[in-house]
Amino acid sequence: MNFSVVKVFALSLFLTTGLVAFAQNPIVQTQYTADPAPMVYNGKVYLYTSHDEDNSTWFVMNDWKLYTTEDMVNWTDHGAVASYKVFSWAKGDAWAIQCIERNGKFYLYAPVTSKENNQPAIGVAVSDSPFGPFIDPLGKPLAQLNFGDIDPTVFIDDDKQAYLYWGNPLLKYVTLNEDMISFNGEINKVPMVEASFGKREGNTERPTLYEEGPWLYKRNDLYYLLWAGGPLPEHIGYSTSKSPLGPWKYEGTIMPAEGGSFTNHPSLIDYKGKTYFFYHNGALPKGGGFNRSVAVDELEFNKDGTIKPLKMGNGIQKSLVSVNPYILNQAETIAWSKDFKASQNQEVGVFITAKKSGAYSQVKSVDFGKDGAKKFTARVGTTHNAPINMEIRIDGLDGKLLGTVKIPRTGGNDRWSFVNTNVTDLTSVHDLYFIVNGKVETDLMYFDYWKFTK
Ligand code: FUB
Repeated sequence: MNFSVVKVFALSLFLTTGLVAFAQNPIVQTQYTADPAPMVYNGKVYLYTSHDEDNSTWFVMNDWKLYTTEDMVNWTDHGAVASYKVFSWAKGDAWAIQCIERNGKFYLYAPVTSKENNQPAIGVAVSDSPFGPFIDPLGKPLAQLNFGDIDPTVFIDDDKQAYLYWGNPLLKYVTLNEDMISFNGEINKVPMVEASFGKREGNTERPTLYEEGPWLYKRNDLYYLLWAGGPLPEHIGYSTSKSPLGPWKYEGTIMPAEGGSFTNHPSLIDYKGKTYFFYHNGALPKGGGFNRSVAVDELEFNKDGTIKPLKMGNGIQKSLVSVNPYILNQAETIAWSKDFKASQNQEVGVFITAKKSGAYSQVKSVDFGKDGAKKFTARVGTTHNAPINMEIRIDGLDGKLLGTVKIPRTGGNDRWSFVNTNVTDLTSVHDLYFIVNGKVETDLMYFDYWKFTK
């Protein structure tokens, strides 16, 4: 069956209005995100995602977003770090990417649709920073233009040899050269055999369970290939090998099909002594197969190296490090939020907008220390004359009220003002809540950053 026919068929089964969101999952509530590609660099997790445009009824994806964390609970939105327009030869479709660091440069492998033949192709864009800007050093695709050339995953082995795998329904790979923008030899096809990827009944085009979304990972000299498996809706399966080039041994299912999206897309990292499994689902309000959201849960291994299967879970509850409230904190650093949307502009970069009265955001594990905070300051704005207030509370939406700030009318999100309020008796570690209220239908206020002073 043709790729697009499959997905349209699946849509009729899996277009949902979204599941009830789990406690800390999905990670991002201010945009629809998909195809998580985490990178651990310099003690931080950099999470690149694709970005489903709001109200999409197909894969409407124009740019790639970046979120970072050091505590696995509060994620900072850095906005769009690149778009398909980075590639002059691309006409659109910013699908699943992966970024990797080598010798201080960042290589972003991206599938986009080529202007030349209207088919997907893989490009590589390079930057001196994980935040971009990324540029296309080749001016043409890295890999052949062909049906199904999507979902690149890149991996650098301990001996510094880099590999790039990709593809749907075929799984292809190359060994990358040290420059990371060219490859050595031919494009290889992984044999699609039952022993490697399990057996799919009654589908000659796709005889195994492998569908798309490969992710390469290594642990204790064993290579793991995670992938999204069919038939649709997708589950996550995996295979292992003693070599990054295979042969691969089918090991079973990591995560069953669930979560209101007919696709799923796996990734796996080790960070601060634990292993984290990223995936996506349709769990946000108005979510579904084309309005997806990335999520993360901890993953564990059995003693023999096999993976303990898991279900879509509540996410990471306990912060690994606390937030310092005495430095400038971006409003778009969020553990959980409701009815806030993220945007970005020239004036302030990324900021969030309260879409409805009652919108709130939560920042977890904020450490006010022993001396205590005396004053709260925030940079905000609104277009409304009607009174709009933001409450600052701790430890719950109904928790202790630290203060309320009135949002001044600035006239737009290109114009900002400071508000502040004095606080008392605020010491030690608390979850912080910002709650916006006002008798206005939409876009109540803009919120750029906040800080406390001692
Ligand atoms: O996001 C578009 C496509 O959906 C990806 O390329 C696949 O892996 C699936 O997640």
